Amino acid sequence: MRVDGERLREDFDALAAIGATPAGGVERPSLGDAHLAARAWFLARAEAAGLETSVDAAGNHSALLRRNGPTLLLGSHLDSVPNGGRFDGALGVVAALHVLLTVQAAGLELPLTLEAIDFTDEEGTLVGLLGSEALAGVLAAESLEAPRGGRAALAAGLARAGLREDRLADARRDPASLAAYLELHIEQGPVLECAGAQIGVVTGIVGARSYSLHFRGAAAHAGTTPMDARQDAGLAAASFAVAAEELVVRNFPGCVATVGDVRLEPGAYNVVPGSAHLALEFRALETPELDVLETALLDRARNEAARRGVELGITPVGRWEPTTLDAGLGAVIERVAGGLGLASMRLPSGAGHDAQVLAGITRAGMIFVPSVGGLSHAPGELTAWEDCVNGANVLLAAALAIALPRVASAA
Ligand code: HGY
Ligand code: MN
Ligand code: MN
Repeated sequence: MRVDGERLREDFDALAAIGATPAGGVERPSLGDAHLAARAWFLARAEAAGLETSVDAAGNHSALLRRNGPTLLLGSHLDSVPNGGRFDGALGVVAALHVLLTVQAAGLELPLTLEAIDFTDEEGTLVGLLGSEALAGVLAAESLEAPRGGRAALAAGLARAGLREDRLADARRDPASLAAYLELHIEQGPVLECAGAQIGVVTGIVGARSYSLHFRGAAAHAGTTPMDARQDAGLAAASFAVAAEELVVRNFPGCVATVGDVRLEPGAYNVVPGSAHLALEFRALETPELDVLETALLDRARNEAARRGVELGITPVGRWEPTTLDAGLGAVIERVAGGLGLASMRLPSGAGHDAQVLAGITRAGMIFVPSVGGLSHAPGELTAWEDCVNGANVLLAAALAIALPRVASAA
């Protein structure tokens, strides 16, 4: 049994047209108009095929092939980063839908429900892993009090989507109702391409922590204020960003730290910036290393602020734990990839995924396909279509392998 590669491509291209950017990517920030349009497309496509659909209290959108037995969740996300690529998340959702369509077309009666799910706000333009954390029953109140995208954006997004913040937790699933979670995703890095592997069997997912740093100095006249008499918040932020890179490269091989945004106020040519808001994110595969990295980075931020005579406010705005994925599912993915004649390799994920949340309540596995040049989170993100179809077929075969032991035991 194989997915229909042509129909998969038609659907993928239809989805990529929603929120498309001139450079060939997509702009579908979570719960924005383009994202809501993509979700509407997903439901309409599923319903046109006779599949059941549902939307839960956290806005997670699902297509279902309902049978007696636990639910095998197959998912990813339709939201994107700003000016993102058209494969990140979307490939996994469309492939999951086509697993259901292929099983439905074959008239295969499986002893479990297949559910293709699009999780809300995976990318964290609002909160981060919002939908999967609500479904897993681990969405913490503090995640909503100081979200990465700010309270106003979160409230506006929830309102646009018709969601209630005080009901998000109602999306919680009983872990006993789940058979497993599988996610197909582009690798978003260069490893598979460099190794010549067609399929990645994901062994683990990095942990990530995000902080909003607010450097508070003193606005002053850019012309009359001597260089040694300034409390320049902009320079404090800039010198911290450079220091953070040096610190990670020198002392934390394999880890990453990113300053993804710096906003200076008042933002004028002739005013020494009195205020600088800086978005800091850092990642590591192990919690102890994340802890040491966090201390080193925040201490360095404090030093840079003190050196320049400015104050520093530090606000945690996101925290996702490093996760090991289910080895048994990894073995299934490896086996079915081999059965399809595909070369696979095991690797960790430097990107975060909903799977790292689902792993807390059920067996979770991830399938990677190669990213051309390792590029992602940019309009030039690309995966060869043959690799996309390979990934969808591995997702289908792995789903059947998870279901079939049940068929054998139910016989
Ligand atoms: O940020 C990430 O790693 C993922 O793409 N959300
Ligand atoms: Mn993604
Ligand atoms: Mn992403």
